Amino acid sequence: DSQDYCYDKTNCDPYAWGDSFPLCHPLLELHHSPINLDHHMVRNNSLGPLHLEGFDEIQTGHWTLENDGHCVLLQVGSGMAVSGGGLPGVYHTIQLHFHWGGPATNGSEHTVDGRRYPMEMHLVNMKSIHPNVSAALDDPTGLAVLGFFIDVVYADNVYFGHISQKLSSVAYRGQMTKVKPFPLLSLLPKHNMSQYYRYSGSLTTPPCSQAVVWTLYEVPIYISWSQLAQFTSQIFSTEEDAEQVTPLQNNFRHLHPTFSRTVSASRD
Ligand code: 1SD
Ligand code: ZN
Repeated sequence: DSQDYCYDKTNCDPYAWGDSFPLCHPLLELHHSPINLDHHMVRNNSLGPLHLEGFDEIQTGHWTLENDGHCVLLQVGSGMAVSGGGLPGVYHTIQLHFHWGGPATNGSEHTVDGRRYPMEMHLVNMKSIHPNVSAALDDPTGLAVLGFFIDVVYADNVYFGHISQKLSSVAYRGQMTKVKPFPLLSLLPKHNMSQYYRYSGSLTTPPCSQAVVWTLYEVPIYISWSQLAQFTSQIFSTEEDAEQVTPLQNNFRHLHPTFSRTVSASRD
């Protein structure tokens, strides 16, 4: 249908999103995401580490892993929030999700000095004064998305396994499965969480609303080749794609110019 979108199909890719979603049109909207980040940029000493509340606890209830046809999302309940680090308010954590490439091609959305990482994880947080995400999308700082690059090594990442082991249960759009809560901190880089990039941008998916304070951490999360392969081979957009063994790959949006925006780096 016309309100759907895709990534790398013939005649259907992010360059065409603007036909159905006006805000995605590059000429109507000058604050798009993702962008390339430059690691030589000037550091801003007022940007200290973010405060991650509830990330070291095991939340009650259960979380839900879901395939929405465009990516895999983990909905994480209501016990966590992020603040500080120059964010204009307290933001409640809603979900995290992933962008990836193919078996031999990288698929992060942001790049650093022109380098694309294998994957990117987005932790989506909504400013607590808003009743729902659609209200937050009308506020230029309504969402705070924390982005983490994912790089590949030989060893499995045990915590990441909580998600990657469940991917076969959410093979195509609309499928969901329960995940037992675990401390989200265990997924994040173990050190240098004070080093990040900051800029104002948009959702990287339709409707491409310019409502996001982006924080991109410099230190990546490490997973194994086989964990990466689970994303590039086990997730399908539709049930039909699953039958034809055409996995969902390259679910990242193309890069955009920064134009007049300031991109900052936190203090070291
Ligand atoms: O792709 C996500 C989309 O699924 C949704 O979570 C939205 C915010 O609610 O954010 C985009 S993204 O900009 O974080 N990629
Ligand atoms: Zn995303």
